[in-house]
Amino acid sequence: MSKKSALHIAKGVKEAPFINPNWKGAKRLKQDTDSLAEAVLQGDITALSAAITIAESTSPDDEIKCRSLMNRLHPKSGGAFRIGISGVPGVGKSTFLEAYCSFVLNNDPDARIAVLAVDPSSEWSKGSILGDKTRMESIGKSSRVFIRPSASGGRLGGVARSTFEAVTLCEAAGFNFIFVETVGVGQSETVVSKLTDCFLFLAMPGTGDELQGIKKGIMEMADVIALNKCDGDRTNQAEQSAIQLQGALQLITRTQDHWQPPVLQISALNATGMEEMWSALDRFQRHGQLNGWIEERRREQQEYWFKSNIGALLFERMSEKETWGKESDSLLAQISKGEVSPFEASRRLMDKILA
Ligand SMILES: Nc1nc2c(ncn2[C@@H]2O[C@H](COP(=O)(O)OP(=O)(O)OP(=O)(O)O)[C@@H](O)[C@H]2O)c(=O)[nH]1
Ligand SMILES: [Mg+2]
Repeated sequence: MSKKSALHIAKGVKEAPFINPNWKGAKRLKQDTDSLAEAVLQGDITALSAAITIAESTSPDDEIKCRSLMNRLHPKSGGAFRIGISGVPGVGKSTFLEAYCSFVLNNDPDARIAVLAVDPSSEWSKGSILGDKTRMESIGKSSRVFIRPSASGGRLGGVARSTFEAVTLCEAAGFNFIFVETVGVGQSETVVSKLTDCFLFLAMPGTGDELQGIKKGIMEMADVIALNKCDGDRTNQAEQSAIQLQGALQLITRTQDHWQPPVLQISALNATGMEEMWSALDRFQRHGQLNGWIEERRREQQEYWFKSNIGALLFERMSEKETWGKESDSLLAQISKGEVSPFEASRRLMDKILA
C-alpha cells in the first residue's frame, strides 16, 4: 500500500474501524505497535522514547502507528499527578525542577518522574527545544526520571497534541509525577493549563513579575505561586513581594474550586523551600481529588482537545477538496482588495465546500 492510501485509512474514511485488515502491511504494523505498546507498559524507557518520537512524527506511517499505540495505551493512562510550570525565561524553571525532583526522589521511594517541555512557539518554526538535559544533569541520571526536552510541532494539532500524547505515554509507562515545563513565549501558559492538573507559576521577587502576571491573567490560572531566587540580596525584597502578591490574589475569587493559591518563597539554586512546595502541591492534589476538581478539570480538558482537534481536522479535510485551491485563492484576493472581510470570506468558503 502506498503511503498516500495508508494515510487515507488513518484518517478513518470508509475502511473502518481504522486500519484496513486486508492491507498487507496491517499485520506487521499491528505486531510492531503491539510489541512497542507492551514494552511501554513494562516501563521500558527506550520504548517510551520511541513511542514519543512516533507521536511527534509527521510521516503518514507514523500517524497510523501513533493512532494504534494511543488506542491501546490511552485506557492505561491517567495515573499521574500532572504539574505545569511556567514563568518568564530565566526565572529558574529548569533549576527548580532539578532541585525539586531531587527532593521528591529522596522523600518518596515510589516516585517516578517524567519531565516534558512544551513550546507552542516552535509550532511555527518547527524547531525543537534545545536540551535542558545538562541543567538537569543530576536527576537525569536517575533510573526513576525520564526527561524529554524536545518537542516538534510539525503535525496537525502541533506541539500541544504531541505533549498530550507524551503525557499519556508516560502514564502508561508508570510515571506518577509528570512535570510539563513551558518554553518560549506566547500561548504557553494557556496550553500548559489545558494539559495539566496543577499550574505552578514561578516569579522573581521585586521584578514586577507579579503585576505583569496579573495583567496577563496568569494569576487567575495559577494554582501555586513560587517566588524563586529568594536568596542573597533578594531575601528582604522577597517578603515584600510575597505580601503584595497575596494581597493581589485576594481580589481574585475562584468560585469553581474555592482554592486560595499559596505564595511560596524558594531558592531553586540553594534548594530551599522544597518541603513547603511538596506540602503545597500535595495539599492541592488532595483537595482536588477530594472535591472532584481534578477529575472535572481533566474532563473539561478532554472536551477542549476534542473540539479543537475537530476544528483542525475539518480544516484539513476541507483543504483537501478539489474546489479549495481555486475558491480560497479567489476569496483571498477579494480580502486583500478589501471587498470582503476575512470572517465573511471564511463563511462563504465553508458553505461552498460543505454544501
Ligand atoms: N540566585 C539564584 N539564581 C538562580 C536560581 N534559580 C535559577 N537561577 C539561575 O538563573 C538562571 C536561569 O535559570 P534556568 O533554570 O535556566 O531558568 P529557566 O526558567 O529554565 O529558563 P528558560 O528555560 O530559558 O526559560 C541560571 O543561571 C540559574 O543558575 C535561584 O534560586 N537563585
Ligand atoms: Mg528552562
